[in-house]
Amino acid sequence: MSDAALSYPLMERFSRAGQGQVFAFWDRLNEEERRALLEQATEINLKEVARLTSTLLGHEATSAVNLTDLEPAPYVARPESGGDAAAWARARAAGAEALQAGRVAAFTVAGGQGTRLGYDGPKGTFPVTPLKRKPLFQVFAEKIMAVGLHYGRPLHWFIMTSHANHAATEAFFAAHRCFGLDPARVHFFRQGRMPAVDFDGKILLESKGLIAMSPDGHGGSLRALHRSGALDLMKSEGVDTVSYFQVDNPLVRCVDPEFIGWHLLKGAEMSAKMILKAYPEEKIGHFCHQHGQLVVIEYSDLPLAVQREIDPATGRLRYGPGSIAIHILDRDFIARMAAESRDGATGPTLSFHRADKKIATIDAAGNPVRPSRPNGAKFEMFVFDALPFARNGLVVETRRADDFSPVKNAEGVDSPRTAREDQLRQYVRWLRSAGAPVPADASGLPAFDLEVAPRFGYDEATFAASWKKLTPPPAIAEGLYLE
Ligand code: UD2
Repeated sequence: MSDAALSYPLMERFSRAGQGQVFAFWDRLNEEERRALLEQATEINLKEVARLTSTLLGHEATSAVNLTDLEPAPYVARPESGGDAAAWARARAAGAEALQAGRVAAFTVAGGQGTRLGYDGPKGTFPVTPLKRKPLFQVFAEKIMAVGLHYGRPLHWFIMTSHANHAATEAFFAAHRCFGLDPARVHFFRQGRMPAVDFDGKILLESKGLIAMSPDGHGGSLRALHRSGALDLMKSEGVDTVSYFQVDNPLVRCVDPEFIGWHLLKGAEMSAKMILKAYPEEKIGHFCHQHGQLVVIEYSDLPLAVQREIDPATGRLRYGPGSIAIHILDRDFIARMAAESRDGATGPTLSFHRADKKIATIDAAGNPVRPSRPNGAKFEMFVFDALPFARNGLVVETRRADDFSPVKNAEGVDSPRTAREDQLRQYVRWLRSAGAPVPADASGLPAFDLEVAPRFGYDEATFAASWKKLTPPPAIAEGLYLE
């Protein structure tokens, strides 16, 4: 269809929905600009925008979380926290079997904008390892490769990007030849976008020919996995279990047989890894039970006084179980959630969250407006909101030191420095448990840089097996690189 034929019904629909301002400058746009605007406009679900305007921006809207009947969620405790060691061994075996059968794919959400880090470029390209300065994507690629080799089945890896970073992400992988992975098993797809609106629900223009749009949140990954054909590909490849993790966490075990095993043995449709919060203000979500459902209440939504409550029975934080955004999802569950969150949304669906932002826009005359305070809202979905819809939703404890040290801020907590130090501490622990003495301070941090490549060891057991084969063992000193 020609642009003109496409544009009139579309403009008509926008104007009937009270969003005619989107095309206010149509007559002043050239052909290329018109085409780009139409492309954006066709992505927008006007019914969804209207629904969000009334539910999230209307007079009745409230951002306060309902705290009635809220309690911390139960979880599967690790053996060292009193869990059943034999059951953990069974879980490990079940996970290993699924990996050997090729049932598991890795999945990274990498569509975020990384604003807090202040890094220009896809976050996955940020260098993180202590010695070799490997970027996050390389760390994951090498872990995924190592697990595939260990279990004799190479894994598929799905990577969700955004409109803003898709091309740069693909180019980065191409330039590094997929870090040795088979390119046919590395799949990129873009997440969806949502328009930004002013506080009356009017869609904002970024410029005369461009709608202000932003990624629809990591919860949009469920729709995007479906829309991109990733779920179909998984089905045809015999993959039914998806190991989900965020792009910002170099310590994550991208594919963890114990976690996968617990998910499968419990017949869960979605599982989540849990650590106990280190301090009340730690910026992670809280696993809670409410009205019989498993939910995650984000750190920004739970009043600080509640986050600080102490459980008198244990002397620990009452809302200690924290979400580190590592999940296992059943492929069919993703398909169900994706269907339900599409047009019309009759069944249960991922709800959107509203974030008020300063949104660069234009005024009625087309002059740029750079607001000094929030002038509108963006809408995002969170993947953990799928948990209440999952059959047998499950929370499984992990050791922080084995799975979580994100790079979020340029300095201070959750920064490149803390992630680097946590990687070094992990190498020291592995070396010591393999019998090698390593000088380190009281926090376990060595006085020099070293690094372990995932193909040498990606956990304590695989590290120990490789270390045993080194005869004589190398000197443990500055610059040691085990690969
Ligand atoms: C997230 C969790 C928090 C905790 C923490 C652990 C939310 C709302 N909170 O906090 O509870 O688990 O992580 O590190 O998620 N992303 C996309 N597309 C988007 C938005 C984000 O792919 O539209 C990706 C992003 O690239 C990153 C991840 O999602 O990998 C997390 O995003 P974030 O940095 O906004 O989440 P954060 O740190 O507030």
